[in-house]
Amino acid sequence: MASATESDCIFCRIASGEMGTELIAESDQHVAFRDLSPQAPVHVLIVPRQHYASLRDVGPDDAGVLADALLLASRVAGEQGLYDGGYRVITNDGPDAGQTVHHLHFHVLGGKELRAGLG
Ligand code: DGP
Repeated sequence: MASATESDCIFCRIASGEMGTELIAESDQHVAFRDLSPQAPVHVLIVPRQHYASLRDVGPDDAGVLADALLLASRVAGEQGLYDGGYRVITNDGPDAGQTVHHLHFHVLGGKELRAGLG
């Protein structure tokens, strides 16, 4: 479900500035901040200001939010010096994917050779 914010959602609270988390980049629709448990030397989360539980909740009317997310992911990757070595952008949707925070987010990973493969 899409909604403006949810008071018990940690990423809504970070996006609103309530948690004091350092933002490393912003766009109209997203904030970017470092993952608490980094899986790579650079591990940044791209998080929409609006609450969507996961990718499946973004409908055609909101497709622009996905373009904005990927554009910010690319900008952050460049600003973090990842263009030479490359980087990965992923989102986890649902339990089999290992989603733990139920607010849509994209991981930007890089700074080392990432494991090959997708599963
Ligand atoms: P996922 O498995 O795709 O739902 O990843 C959620 C990520 O969010 C996980 O890598 C850890 C990160 N995370 C969870 N809570 C916080 C937090 O309060 N602050 C930050 N910076 N990252 C968090």
